[in-house]
Formats: sequence, C-alpha cells, structure tokens
Amino acid sequence: MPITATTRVHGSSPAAAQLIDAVERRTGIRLSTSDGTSGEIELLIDHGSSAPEGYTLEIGERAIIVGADEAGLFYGVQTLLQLLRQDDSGWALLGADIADSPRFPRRGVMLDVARHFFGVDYVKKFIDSTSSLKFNHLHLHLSDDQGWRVHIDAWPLLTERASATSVGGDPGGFYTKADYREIVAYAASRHMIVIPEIDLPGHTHAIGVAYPELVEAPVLNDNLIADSARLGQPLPVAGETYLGWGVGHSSVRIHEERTYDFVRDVVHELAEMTPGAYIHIGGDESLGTPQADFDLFAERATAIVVEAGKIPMAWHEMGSATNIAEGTVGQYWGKTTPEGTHAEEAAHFVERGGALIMSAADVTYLDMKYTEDFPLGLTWAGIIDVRSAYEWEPTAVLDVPDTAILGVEAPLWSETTRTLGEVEQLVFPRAAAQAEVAWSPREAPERGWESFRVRVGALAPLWKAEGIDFHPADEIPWSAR
Ligand code: TNX
Repeated sequence: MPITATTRVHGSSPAAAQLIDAVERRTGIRLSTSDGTSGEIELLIDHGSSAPEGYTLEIGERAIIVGADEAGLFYGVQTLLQLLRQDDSGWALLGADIADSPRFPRRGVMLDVARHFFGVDYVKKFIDSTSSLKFNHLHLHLSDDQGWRVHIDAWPLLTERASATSVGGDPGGFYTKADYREIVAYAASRHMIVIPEIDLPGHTHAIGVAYPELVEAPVLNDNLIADSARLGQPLPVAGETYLGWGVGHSSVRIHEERTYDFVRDVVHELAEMTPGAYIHIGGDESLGTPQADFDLFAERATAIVVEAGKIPMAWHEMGSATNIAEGTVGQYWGKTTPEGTHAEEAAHFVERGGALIMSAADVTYLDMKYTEDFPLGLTWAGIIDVRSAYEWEPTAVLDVPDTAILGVEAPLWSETTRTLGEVEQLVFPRAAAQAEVAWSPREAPERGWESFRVRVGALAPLWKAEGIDFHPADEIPWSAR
C-alpha cells in the first residue's frame, strides 16, 4: 500500500499522533488526520479483541490496526513502522495480516544511570528506542558505589554530596523529583512502567559519602584489588567519592536502626512518585556483608517495600533469606547454566509466593562485548554476539514452574559507556533479540535465528531515521533501505 502526502490516518488515540510523527521522521511525508469516518490507515481499540497488549494489523488496500488496549494499538503502530519501505516508486507499506500478542507480561530493559549518569532527554530517547521494540518496563538503577541519582527530601545530602561524578571522574548528575516524574510520565506515554532501584545493602559507597554513619568501612576483596591494579583504578576510601568500578566492598550498617529509617524514607518517597507496582531494592554482590546480616537486611528491607504498598523486587541473592517478604519478585542474573547457589536462591522467591524475571547474564547482559575486540563493554559473563543473545529459552534455565517466570529483562550496566550513542551501540541490535525472546511464542514458525537475522537487518533504515547508533554486527544482513 503506497504512503503519500494524501494518506490519511483515522483514529483519536495518542498512537495516531505518534504514528504521524514517526512516518515523517522516516519519510519526510506528513500524513494528515482524517476528520471523516475513515482513513487509509485506521487505528481502533476493541477491548478484548486480542490478549492484553495485543493487536491485529492488516495491510492491503488500507491498513487497519485493532488494539486490545492503548498499549496494543501502540505496538501495532510499531509493527506497521517496521513494514515501511522505500523503492523507486516511493514509500509503501508491505502487505500483512497479523494477529499478535506477547508471550510474557514482563519485557524489560535496565539502564544503569549510577556508573554514568544520563539526563532526562537521554532517558527519553532510550524509552523511545526500546519501547519501539515493545519493551514495557524500564528499570532505572538509581544508586551505586559511584553515585546517588535521585533527590530524596528527607536525606538531601545524597544528591548534594554524592551525585557529582561518574566512573573515571566523568561528570555525574541526578534527577530532581520533577525530572523523575517527567521520566515516569514519558515512559507511560510509550507504555513503559518505571521500576526504580536503590541498590542495598551493598553498592552503597556513595551513601557513605553523604552520610558516613550509615555505611561500614570498605571491605576489600582479592578480585577488587587485582582488577583495580590491572585497570589502574583507585581503591575505595571511606567517605570519599569512588571513581573505579570494583564491586563488593560496601555495605550499609545492618544493626543500626538509623539504616532502616533511611531505607523507609527512601522507599516511601520513591513509592509516592512511582505509579508502577514495583520497587527494586538491589541485593547483588554484597560480598563484604556477613551472610546472616545480609539475610536479616533482605527480610527487613523487603518488608519495608510491602509496607509502602509496593511489590519488592531484588537481585536473586536475596533469595538466601528464609523470610524474605512474600511475593517478592527475584531477578535472576546468573548464567544460563546456573552456578553455585544461584538457582536455589532464585527458586526461593517462588517458594515465597513470588516470581522471577530472567536476566541471565551470559545472554541478556547488554554491557558484554559482542566480540573480543569490541571497544565498549565488559567480558566477565562472556562475549555475547547477536546469535547467542537470541538463542536461549527463559523457562529452561531454572527448575521452577514455567508460570513462575514473569518475563525477561536486559540490563545495560554503564561502566564503559559515557554517552547515549555508546549505550545504543551495546543495546542495538541485541535488545531486539531479547524483545523477541520475551514477546514471541517459542513455537512460532518465524522464531528462529535465520528468520530473525533477516528481520532485524530490515530495521536498519528505521533505526537510522530514528538516530539510533546501532552496532552493525556482521552476523546480520543489514538492509540499505
Ligand atoms: C554485575 S549484575 C553487577 C553490576 C555490574 C555488572 C557489570 C549485578 C546485579 N551486579 O554491579 O555493573 O555486573 O556487568
């Protein structure tokens, strides 16, 4: 079906305006809206016509998208935009007859704004690019050893004293409450729910820069010492800004009541400005915290989230705590072949009536290098080319019922990424692989590498039009137009 300046869009949903803007960015053609009863492109909502977030899309002489809800319509628009092509006779939509809805309700991406800070405009662009792949949750890693990135009224020194820098001494920053609300609202307009994370009880060196009484002295481990020497990075010093990226050296004071006043204030202030159901309280790599203390903290901190009316989320290590709050959702970041106690810890969330998000590090981690010589990224979880990112099955990693797996999240840790363009090179195209793992049924005929690589290659012109700095991995046959 040809797309020309006379093509009209009919439908009053916000998705109609988003479609018109996106077509203009891609083609330079500004479609008009139809004020009559129909248009060449028709956008409708018919509640219950598909599963939640689902849609149908027919492209013949006209294009008709029927969403089961606003999100479904938005996703139908994203698929339509993927079917836009230019040839010698101009712009056209490929023919289609699609009935589509997601396999998993949770399709997430994470952005680490603590190791390097990314301002509101960059986060919005990240939301644009990832929501176009039908991701519906944005997990913001808002605090770590290197910085605290969101203002908390009750503890103002966090952002006053512990937000100015990033890894390597790069500039830092933080979100005011108005900034944070702006991100949440923008994400909602793209059908993404924000999950704020405050990482506790480890990854808390920055808290000690602002409030020394809340944290223990750094506990150095052998890996940290060796890695810091190899990378020429400084070791953490109590009360001073930390500029390296070593992990496992910090802990809040588990046996001080003040610590729980702090956690309660932070969780309540976050809950108050977060419409989404979840608050993530971290829990990873608390290597310097004695196990019994860690478990006690996990139990108390998850209870505080429940008390604030939210569902706790935590990295899988917190599953070591016998009485972690019921219903806590664990985020598994072990490998696709679990090591050590990771699988057991993850399974405990399910025993406590919770569920799991799969972020298996050797396939979903967007901060791993594509190839040994890729200039950005780390290698500890493996070298992850696009095919490896694509070929895994989220229900096959752990010994829990399939129904306990809510979905997938792909994290981008930002130790090595200083700009949004660098983030995008690591995220695209591998986020598209996780998007498909999370969305498409495993038995779908097109759900295989040979099909995926061609379909993802066809997105190059769209990503270029959107200004996404994707990595042109040579496994993919990229289309010119
Ligand atoms: C492990 S994954 C971490 C992060 C690092 C990341 C780098 C996880 C829960 N913790 O602190 O940034 O590796 O890949």
